[in-house]
Amino acid sequence: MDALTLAPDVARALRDGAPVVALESTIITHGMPWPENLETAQRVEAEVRAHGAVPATMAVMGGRIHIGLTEAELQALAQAQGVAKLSRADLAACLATGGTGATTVAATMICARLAGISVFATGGIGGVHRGAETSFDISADLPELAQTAVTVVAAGAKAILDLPKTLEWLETAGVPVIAFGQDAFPAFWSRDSGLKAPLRMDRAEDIAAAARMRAALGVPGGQLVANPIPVEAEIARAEIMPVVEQALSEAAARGIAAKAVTPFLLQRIFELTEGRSLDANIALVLNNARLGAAIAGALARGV
Ligand code: PSU
Repeated sequence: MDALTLAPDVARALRDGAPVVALESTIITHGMPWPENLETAQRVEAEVRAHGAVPATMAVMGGRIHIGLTEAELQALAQAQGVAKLSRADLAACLATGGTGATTVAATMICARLAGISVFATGGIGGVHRGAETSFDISADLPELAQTAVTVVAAGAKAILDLPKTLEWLETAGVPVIAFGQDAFPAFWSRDSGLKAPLRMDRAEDIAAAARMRAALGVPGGQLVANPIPVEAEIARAEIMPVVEQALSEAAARGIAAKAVTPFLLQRIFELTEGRSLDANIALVLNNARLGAAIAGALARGV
């Protein structure tokens, strides 16, 4: 596809059928503060490499989709101000006008699919927001999972969301939600949301086989792998939820809406936990990078 610029190592890996893991850039521009955003992006890429796959961080720059960023591009993106947060709705418009933008889960899935990458690791997907029955605020990440054939590894959905409604939405849309190594659906900063995940798998090979089988059946869409945050990094639900409630009521009082909600909440929770939420976020992304590399490896080996 003409709008794609592939980094040389990503192009080589795809040509050779070697494992590649897609990574998003909204987590860099809107999800974490400077300089932890850059350090985390670099560490996540290194973690993917250490586990035998090639990382492909996605972003739109100069009107092109970059599949894999150079060190200089990553540095520039991490410090840039006013970068657009791109989802399915605005990806083409940003490309058409020569703009710069960071890709959300939804946009990263689209870009990964275009490049022929079938595994993507991130922190947490967007979902159904609290109060969605009146606000209608549902992340475009959910319908993307229902239609784009990419396996997304996340630490569940962010605990700022309405998790029961998020799971209901995914069930209706036919998205497999697979908890990795446990029965419970994880809640981003905590290992257990108090909800049971619809599916459980304990091996990367099984997740890869399920993706292949879904494609063979002709069922469109991806799968969500919900990988719990490592035990030593988790913030227990009882501890994080009052902080989440406070951030949510502040967002409501200030009239924060649409794309601004998630970045605002993440920033406030970071301040209210004095940085602990960020440490947890970094640990869970690294953990997801490792599992993403293992699934991509299994797919490449054909197991
Ligand atoms: N994971 C993180 N931090 C983030 C995100 C994921 O650890 O900031 C981003 C992803 O890009 C995801 C977005 O698509 O948050 C969800 O935004 P919204 O709720 O506005 O759809």
